[in-house]
Amino acid sequence: MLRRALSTLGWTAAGVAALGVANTYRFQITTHRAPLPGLTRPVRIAHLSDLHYGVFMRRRSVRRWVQATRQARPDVIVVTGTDGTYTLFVPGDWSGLTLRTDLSATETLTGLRLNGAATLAGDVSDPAVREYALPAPSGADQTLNAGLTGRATLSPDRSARGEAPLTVRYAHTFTPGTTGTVSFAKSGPFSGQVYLDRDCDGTVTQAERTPVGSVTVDDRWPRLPDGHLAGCALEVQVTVPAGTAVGTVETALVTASLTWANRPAVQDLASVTDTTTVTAGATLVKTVENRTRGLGVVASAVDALPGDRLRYCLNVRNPTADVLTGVTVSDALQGVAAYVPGTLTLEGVTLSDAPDTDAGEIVLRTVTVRLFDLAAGATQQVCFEVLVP
Ligand SMILES: [Ca+2]
Ligand SMILES: [Ca+2]
Repeated sequence: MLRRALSTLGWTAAGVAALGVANTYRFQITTHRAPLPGLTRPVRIAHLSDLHYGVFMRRRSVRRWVQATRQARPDVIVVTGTDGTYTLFVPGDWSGLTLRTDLSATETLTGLRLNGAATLAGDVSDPAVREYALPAPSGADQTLNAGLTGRATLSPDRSARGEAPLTVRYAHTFTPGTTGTVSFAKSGPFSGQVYLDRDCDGTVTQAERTPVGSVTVDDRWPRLPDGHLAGCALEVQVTVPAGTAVGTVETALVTASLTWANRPAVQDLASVTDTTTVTAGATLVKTVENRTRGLGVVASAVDALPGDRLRYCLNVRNPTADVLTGVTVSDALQGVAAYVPGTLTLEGVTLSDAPDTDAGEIVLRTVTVRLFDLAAGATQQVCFEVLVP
């Protein structure tokens, strides 16, 4: 009965009655009632917190705490503070007491130490260091220390679709949780590289684009203002080879396995899933119109005489059910036809001939235009004119 009641205390402040002192001048008592499963009689817990007891504390204040605690007639007294220390007073005739640590999903324990003898965690969620059977109280002090640390995290899951050959970069965030050595791996048939934002500025720059297998997380790892190890960008580059069948799907598990510093027996595994789907690509239909003697007749081929101006159009269509991104169209001018400067257009909007900030250019008689995202079923048109010599 009492074992279950106490096990719900955990390391956090919880109790039936709570006494709080915010500072020397403010002393507040609040009372809470909570049903605890397994109790066969009420248990009163006096919880004193943030006492800041020291040389500047007036004797009268201390007397008031003691009086209030006595008046509450507690079965158990808990004293907690802001330094992470908890003191638990239990009656000497109680036995079979268990302390349990209720941690959040982002926390874990490195171990427990009772009166100087340590029990280190065997794995990252070792139940042996989460629940501790206290020796029967006999009037002697027992000092129990718990080592608390964070969990390694990797997020979020990503997915992409595209035509082979394809190179996709999936952006993730990796947070070590604690110091140690972290190893990265990716499953699946497509080749993958992992890049780490080593200076943790949020971007994997070209200088950081050296594949990482494992990295040491030590005091040099960037930290947040509150002291926690910072989450840094982690990029997974997946390369789909040419010739990969349309419809191929790779569900790759990307793992970050952190081996704790000073405790190599413990590995904390974080993972994400990157899903890459190979789709069909865009289709291209080329048409031509003789602007000099056949205006309005658009066909796959036209008759032409020297001096005629021909308008070629590259009609790109997305036949798939997915948005196609990053589609580039290029076409080399045939024969001796001369490009007519200033006639390059994308969706009717003129592009400069030079390679600059707009979507297209003509270089060495090759027209290249980078299309906008192509919605499912959508078409985009690139046109230019040539002069028949
Ligand atoms: Ca960076
Ligand atoms: Ca241009």
